[in-house]
Amino acid sequence: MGCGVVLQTENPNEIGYTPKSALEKEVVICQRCFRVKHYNEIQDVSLTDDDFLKILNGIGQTDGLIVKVVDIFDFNGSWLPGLHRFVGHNNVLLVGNKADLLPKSVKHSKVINWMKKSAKDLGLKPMDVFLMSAHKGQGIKEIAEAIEHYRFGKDVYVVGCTNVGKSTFINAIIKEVSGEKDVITTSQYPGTTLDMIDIPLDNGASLYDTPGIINHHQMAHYVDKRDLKLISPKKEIKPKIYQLNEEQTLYFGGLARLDYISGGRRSFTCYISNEINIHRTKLEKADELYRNQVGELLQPPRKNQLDEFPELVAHEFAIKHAKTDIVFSGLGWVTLNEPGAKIVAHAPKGVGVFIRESLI
Ligand SMILES: Nc1nc2c(ncn2[C@@H]2O[C@H](COP(=O)(O)OP(=O)(O)OP(=O)(O)O)[C@@H](O)[C@H]2O)c(=O)[nH]1
Ligand SMILES: [Mg+2]
Repeated sequence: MGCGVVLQTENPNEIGYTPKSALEKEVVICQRCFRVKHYNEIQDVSLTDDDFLKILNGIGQTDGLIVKVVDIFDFNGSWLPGLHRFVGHNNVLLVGNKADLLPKSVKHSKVINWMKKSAKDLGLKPMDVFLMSAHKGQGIKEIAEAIEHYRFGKDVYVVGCTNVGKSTFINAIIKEVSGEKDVITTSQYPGTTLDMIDIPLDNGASLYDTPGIINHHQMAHYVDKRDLKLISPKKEIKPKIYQLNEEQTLYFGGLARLDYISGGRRSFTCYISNEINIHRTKLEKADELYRNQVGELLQPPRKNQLDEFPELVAHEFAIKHAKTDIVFSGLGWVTLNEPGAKIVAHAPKGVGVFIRESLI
């Protein structure tokens, strides 16, 4: 099953290629899936955003249940704008994945309530909302039961942005039902699944894995492939708290920067991958530090990548509400508990930066 494309043995440069000799094996996957699986290396493909959108557009005309998966660590960045175009009149279940990244002290019921409210604000009315860790197999059973309950015998489509964990989720369901492991290819690289993957359900209907939609606002598209593992946390995030005075700056590697302009001494709680170094400096020295140290002290980005790395763009915010998150799409967020601060958040041109009511 791998990535969903039809296998072929003719053209090594096209998707689905597998050498003839591999056809004799018990489980046949394409060369690209083989390399991801065994060497954790991704081969680029020629498919574009439009190709993926075309695959998904068919769903709007069908009659089934939509399971929309979002990455709870990058809720807004992985939201999948324009979902209504694929959904049509179908019912939706909303599932937040990667719950294992949240600090253990966080109550799941609170996060689910936050998700319900955010979904409503974004114009979606799901039948129900869940939190899971597909990776750890947590929450899978409950969601599988809800799917069974809400699908009324129809097909099920698992949709979402690239990298939210759709395929990992379906693998977890397959493992729960049949004991088989890692049937579908998953990887840390966005764009792993290339076509619909049909998992037969018992009554002739199917559960479909779908290719993720690419959201260009996500940080993942701007860092070197080798640094993806740094920005996407693997373990529970340990929040880092900084007491800042006015006119101090935090750098998150060289990927983002937060200037604290005014609002008195206060604390900033950073929910960022543990692998990213946070560097504190004075605001007046911040520009010069970046010029001299980006790619060195401040990395990622890598030094040899600086030519193509977008410049940092400033976004100004006046924090009016208690418990506000400043979010860098795909990198994490910084929480402010008290209102009344002026902030400038810098991120690579193209990466989304916004504020929201605190998740935690
Ligand atoms: N921490 C954590 N990581 C997860 C979880 N589920 C998936 N991942 C990781 O997220 C990355 C993407 O997983 P995939 O299952 O390939 O994501 P996808 O949505 O199918 O991606 P595309 O096929 O590209 O659309 C992989 O590195 C997974 O290991 C989870 O529950 N927790
Ligand atoms: Mg996938």
